[in-house]
Amino acid sequence: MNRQVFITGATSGFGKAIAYKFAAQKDHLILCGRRNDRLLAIKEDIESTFGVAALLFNFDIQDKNQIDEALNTWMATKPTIDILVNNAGLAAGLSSVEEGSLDDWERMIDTNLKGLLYISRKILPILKGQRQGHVFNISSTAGKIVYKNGNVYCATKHAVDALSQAMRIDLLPYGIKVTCISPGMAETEFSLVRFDGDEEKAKQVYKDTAPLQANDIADAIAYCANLPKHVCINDLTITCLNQANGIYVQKNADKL
Ligand code: NDP
Ligand code: 8X3
Repeated sequence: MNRQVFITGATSGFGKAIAYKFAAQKDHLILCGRRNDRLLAIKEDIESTFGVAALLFNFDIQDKNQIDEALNTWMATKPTIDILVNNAGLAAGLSSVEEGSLDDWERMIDTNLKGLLYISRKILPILKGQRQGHVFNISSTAGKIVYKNGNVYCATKHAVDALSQAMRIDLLPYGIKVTCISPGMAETEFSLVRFDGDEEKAKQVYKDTAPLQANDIADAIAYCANLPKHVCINDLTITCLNQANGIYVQKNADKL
């Protein structure tokens, strides 16, 4: 469709699936992440498979100076951006407030909350100037209800929900759509990151369920992005059939 789609966290999981989904629709991509080898491999594959352009930006979203360094020269060329997907994020650890790791808390707050704000502050003026655009913020079922030991991760995702409401109000005069997507458990690298590379622990999260896959979220985002100009889906909570919300998961549902 020839739109310009800016995606944070495009090196794996949802972000990568969203990139492929838009590329398959002939949209052009601006892809961000820290793992440059992955970005380069995705660019090569997408450009040769779909014949669209993929521009890469390599930065740690926690660091506003790195963001400036990576984006400022390109921003000066006055690019257009039709869709911004604020997706980069993580959970680090799972423990009570009185025992939590300050480092984990800072990583989550700096990535999921401050990183999203840094990118939005940079990109939203472009959408505003165009008087059109669509922002997708990736929250979570963890942004709807708090679960045991999820404290700070849940707080950052509640904040993404609040910021989505705020953006919808602030951008209302400019014809910009804001959609907050709140997925439940999905099998990406998310749990591997949360449990610091412990594959066994990560696998247990999804064991005996049929979790969401990254493509399911990409499909939903493409659906929202392709609606008529006057229609905006504000919020979507999406879980697999084995999950009612951030707390209730039914294992072995097929054996009941
Ligand atoms: P993945 O771990 O597979 O992907 C996370 C992406 O975020 C990667 O591309 C990673 O890129 C990027 N990222 C993480 N930290 C940084 C950073 N400091 N700077 C720049 N980029 C960063 O997980 P998901 O795809 O599952 O997660 C995507 C989003 O979805 C997150 O916001 C997550 O909270 C949310 N979510 C996930 C759910 C799940 O169950 N999987 C459910 C609900 C919401 P790189 O490491 O290369 O920098
Ligand atoms: C990711 C889903 O349930 O691990 O946001 O918080 S959960």
